[in-house]
Amino acid sequence: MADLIDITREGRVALVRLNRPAQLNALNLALAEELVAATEALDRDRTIGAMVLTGSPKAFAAGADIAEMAGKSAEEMVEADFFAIWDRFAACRIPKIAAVNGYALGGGCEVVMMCDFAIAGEGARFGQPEVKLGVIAGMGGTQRMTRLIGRSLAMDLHLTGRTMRADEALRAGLVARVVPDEEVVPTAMAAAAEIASYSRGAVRLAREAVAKAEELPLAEGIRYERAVFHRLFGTPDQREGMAAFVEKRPARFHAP
Ligand code: CO8
Repeated sequence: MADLIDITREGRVALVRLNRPAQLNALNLALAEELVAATEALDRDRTIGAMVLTGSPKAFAAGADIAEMAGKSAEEMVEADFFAIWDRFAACRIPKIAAVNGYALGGGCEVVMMCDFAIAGEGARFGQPEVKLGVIAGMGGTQRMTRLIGRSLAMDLHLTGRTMRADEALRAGLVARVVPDEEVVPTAMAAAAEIASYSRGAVRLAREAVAKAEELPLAEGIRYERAVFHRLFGTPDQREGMAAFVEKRPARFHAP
């Protein structure tokens, strides 16, 4: 069977492409297992500093694989803890940029929200249409979307199942940037290369600190940030980054 994902490397960046185009990259268990194993390997690889996750021109991913789930019982879903594997993808500390063309629906939209940020093409479409199938989002969509774009719009999307265009997704804060469709992957790769050129430690701690804002009360989050900020002083990368600024030269961060 053909690989369900395809990985290429450009310098310190990995481009991971979902590769079930005929099924609009529907996320079946085999694909999830491949993607999670690959992402965990990239996470451990010190020669890689960031990854871009993308799909095909027509679909980033049109959701969890409906055919695979259709006949299952509640007992089977509970026993398999269906979709729990995706927690491992979200937990990987490597910076993850979603590069979205076409449909990002259901589980596809949820995977976008598991990434650190998203760059979408003008023709991208987002939505949580599970209600139309008689179920609800099952990969974190009700929780992550509500935190990202607020209760009102999240309710609208989850209860009506409608799709949202890229410009609306940008206004709502679901995606960070919208660019012409053909520029999605190059723009995401350039952003990932920039991230990968910085101090690995600073990047990882920055994304961890931003993510804490979803969990911690403000005062505690600010104390967390300050403690991390203090801890970075005296590291070789802090010394180099600040010395380079003072000496008006590009920084050369600690080799991986
Ligand atoms: N699962 C399986 N196959 C899919 C999926 C999917 N999510 N989406 C598309 N496909 C397949 C189609 O069946 C079709 O296959 P075939 O050629 O063999 O018939 C092929 O991809 C192409 O699709 P279409 O012919 O439908 O393409 P269109 O351009 O006409 O339509 C759409 C594109 C609008 C994206 C349409 O495919 C669609 O509506 N797809 C389903 C979208 C959806 O409902 N996604 C949510 C899925 S459920 C989910 O993600 C989370 C479930 C949470 C459950 C919680 C349990 C614990």
